[in-house]
Amino acid sequence: MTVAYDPNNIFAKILRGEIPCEKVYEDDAVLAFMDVMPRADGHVLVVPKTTARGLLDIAPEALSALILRVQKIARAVKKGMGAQGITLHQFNEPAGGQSVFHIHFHVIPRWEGEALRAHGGGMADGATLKSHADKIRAALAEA
Ligand code: DGP
Repeated sequence: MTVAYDPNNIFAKILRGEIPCEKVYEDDAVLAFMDVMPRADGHVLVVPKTTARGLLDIAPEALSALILRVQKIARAVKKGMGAQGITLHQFNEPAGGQSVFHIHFHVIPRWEGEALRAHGGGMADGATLKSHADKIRAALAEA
């Protein structure tokens, strides 16, 4: 059964400016901002402006635009955070681990020997998120 897109999901509200976020990048296709429950320092979400629930219903052109932005953000996250690697997560439907039903990619910087924190775990404070966002924004400005 196909579940309809719900325009009242939290990322739709962030895209409409109804809820604040710590933005690192925006263009015509995506908004990228800090995850409030980071699995590692510098964890960014890349959210397309198209209305799709997940990988299974997004239009191919919107997906193409999205993945190009994911690459751009991943490069900036790695550089800005001084990371050794990047892990991408993209969850679909509750059984697939998804909790916000507007398609998004998680861009998570990684360091050797450092395990990820829990998915949907503790909230980070605003000052910490801003300090990480500043590093990523600086890397994007240099790109
Ligand atoms: P998932 O749908 O399972 O890919 O997880 C959604 C992620 O979104 C999760 O890592 C926590 C994060 N998140 C949830 N609500 C908010 C919010 O209001 N603002 C921000 N910046 N992140 C959120």
